Amino acid sequence: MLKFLSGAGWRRTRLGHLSPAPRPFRISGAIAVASIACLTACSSPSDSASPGAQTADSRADASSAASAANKSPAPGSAFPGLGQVPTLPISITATYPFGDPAAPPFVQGLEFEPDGSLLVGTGLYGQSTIYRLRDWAHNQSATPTEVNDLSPDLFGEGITRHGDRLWQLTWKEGKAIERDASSLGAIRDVPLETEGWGTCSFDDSIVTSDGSGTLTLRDPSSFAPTKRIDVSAGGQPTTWLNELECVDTGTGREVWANVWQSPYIYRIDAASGDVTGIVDAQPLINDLLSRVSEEQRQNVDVLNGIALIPGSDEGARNEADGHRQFLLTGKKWPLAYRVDVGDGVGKRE
Ligand SMILES: [Ca+2]
Repeated sequence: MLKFLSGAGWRRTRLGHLSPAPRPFRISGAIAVASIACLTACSSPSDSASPGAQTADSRADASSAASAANKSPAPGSAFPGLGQVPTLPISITATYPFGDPAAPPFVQGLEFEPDGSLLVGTGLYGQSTIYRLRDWAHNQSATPTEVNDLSPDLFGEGITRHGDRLWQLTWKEGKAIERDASSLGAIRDVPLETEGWGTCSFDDSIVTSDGSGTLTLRDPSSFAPTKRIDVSAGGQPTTWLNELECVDTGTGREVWANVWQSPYIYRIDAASGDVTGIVDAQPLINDLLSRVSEEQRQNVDVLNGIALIPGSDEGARNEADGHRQFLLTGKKWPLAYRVDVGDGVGKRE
């Protein structure tokens, strides 16, 4: 593995598209393991038809992600769009403790409600849950309410509120759970024909990801698929789209997608499926690793969790700069970050 990491070509390819800050694989710990796994296991675009199957056993934690490192490397093809799609400038505007520092949440879904309450969905078998952090936007010491644990045989994934309902995906269990948005209590299970990864809502539709580079639009009442959107970046198919955030700018619709096993978030034009900008959240990972204890460092997993700060899309409607403010975190991260993301001008490099 060390020999591989010393390969100048691969490192140059990666760093050539990234900030000059230290890469996570220089640091011991789970993030390093996960990143290494990605460097050696990320599928080529041609593999994107069945990434869920490729990664099914490597999502649960970073240690199993390490097992994916045995797969053949596909240098240069793991993250399409790097080098062709504009980088969106990102700055950290606030840092918050997030969850129990001794056992941070394995975040799979993150979404604000209009009043500033934060909805959190977590994963892992026997540990998956959903809860609300009431008025978290103004009170970061809020404790979980409306806690609803999943059955131990379910691995919770993305969550999204739509009106008076909330949808929570399960990973491989073939079902989505419809919940009452007030109590977060389960109402019914609905069949899900794909793996469940991330989800977000527009006024008239729900978007889900399944680990591939294809997003699915769904009827918000029945959860039935109505349209599929193939996402491409720089003309190449994408894959491993994970936690999502829908942003309706008033003039267009964007889906922001964490890219699993990477520090990247894609901004996707929901109409065309084109990736129009890439966020490199590596500065957050560097900051996180500089702040956490060695024990915490061993547990932290990949970036996963994006929630638009309530009201911040209003700026996008009215201002030419198109800035967004998001809350970002990751799996078992003891911190969450408020970030400002610019609209992006120019190309990478
Ligand atoms: Ca989200």
